[in-house]
Amino acid sequence: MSDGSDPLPPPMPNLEQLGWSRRTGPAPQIPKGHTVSRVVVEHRGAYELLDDEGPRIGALDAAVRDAARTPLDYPTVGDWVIRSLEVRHNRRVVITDVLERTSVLCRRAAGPRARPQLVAANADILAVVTTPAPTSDFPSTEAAGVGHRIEWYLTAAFAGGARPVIVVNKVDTVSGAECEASVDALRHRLGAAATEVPILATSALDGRGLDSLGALASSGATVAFSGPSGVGKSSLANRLAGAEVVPIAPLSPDGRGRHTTVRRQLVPVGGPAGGTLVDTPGLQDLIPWGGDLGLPRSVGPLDGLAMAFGEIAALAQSCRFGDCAHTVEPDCAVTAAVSAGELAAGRLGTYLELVADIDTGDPFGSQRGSG
Ligand SMILES: Nc1nc2c(ncn2[C@@H]2O[C@H](COP(=O)(O)OP(=O)(O)OP(=O)(O)O)[C@@H](O)[C@H]2O)c(=O)[nH]1
Ligand SMILES: [Mg+2]
Ligand SMILES: [Zn+2]
Repeated sequence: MSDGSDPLPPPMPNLEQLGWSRRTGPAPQIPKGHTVSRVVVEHRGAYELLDDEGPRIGALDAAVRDAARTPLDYPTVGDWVIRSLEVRHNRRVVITDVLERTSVLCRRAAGPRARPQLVAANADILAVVTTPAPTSDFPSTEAAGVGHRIEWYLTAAFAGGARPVIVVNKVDTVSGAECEASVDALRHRLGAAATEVPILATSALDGRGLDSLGALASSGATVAFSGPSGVGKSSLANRLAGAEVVPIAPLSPDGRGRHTTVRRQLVPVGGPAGGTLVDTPGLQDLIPWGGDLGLPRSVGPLDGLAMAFGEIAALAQSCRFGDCAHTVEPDCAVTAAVSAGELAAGRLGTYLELVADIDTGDPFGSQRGSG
């Protein structure tokens, strides 16, 4: 396919450009003959790694594997790990440690059994990608709304210590007025969270808004993209990386793809400032994991909820019962605010739906350390 005029592939990023200096927490002990590396892709039983030495394939040390109790104990995309410099069996280096995470995006895996599924580790920002028009795969109950599950993503981001932003992509498909209406509708429905969550309007097609989105990934920051299939997550990642790093859906008549991305992947954006993106497969929904996330700071799903629904958390302070469910209880300040027209009934409805979705009974709680 190449006709010789293709731009050169971007040079391999170094550890700084991969975000190493942004990492907080205790400085790791790096044993002799080992180095720090970042997980780029997770395969069954193997990991694509990137560091100052270039790309490597790593396998998990048997001792780390044996000590793993939950899916959260395994390396995932975005993780910092310690690996052997030396190639051991099967032309693979050996991952001997997974460093403490600064953030973790974790959902409840689909299926009857409650299990956590990691989306990305050490993302500074979760970009929730959506489109201005309601689509069948991100259904909306509001005419100009964007998707009734955005609050789920915001809660998961806050709970895991990542800052959420909303990216309304494909704005080239609507008029300026429609785009503004979509953004306004979003702001309105997000209540108090609207002041905490920036909303960017972008087009991976004509490049609108890409500077602002790219700026989020500067200085070695990591921006993870999530959202439904076909909204343009991979297209945005490729545009920002300046190369076709991840496959995107071929243009279909309705301009939407279907589950083109099948794996999560860290994508370095290149340039002196560095920065990385995490492209992920489209999700039907993202139910925040209700159990322990293993983070050093004690944020969790309930803190995430309180941050995504700040005005409800504030009102709840005045409920008569400390464990008020804000449904039928007497002297509930939250339902009183709805009656008084100070809190949108839909906002409370969304909150209650999300609370019901988050199962805080952690099946692994007793197996994880207290830290
Ligand atoms: N008009 C327009 N089309 C876009 C834009 N961004 C992406 N597309 C198109 O939308 C389709 C889906 O894009 P992808 O980047 O594959 O979407 P995705 O979110 O990665 O989808 P999954 O990998 O299935 O989760 C492709 O045909 C893109 O060309 C945009 O800003 N404007
Ligand atoms: Mg994709
Ligand atoms: Zn109440």
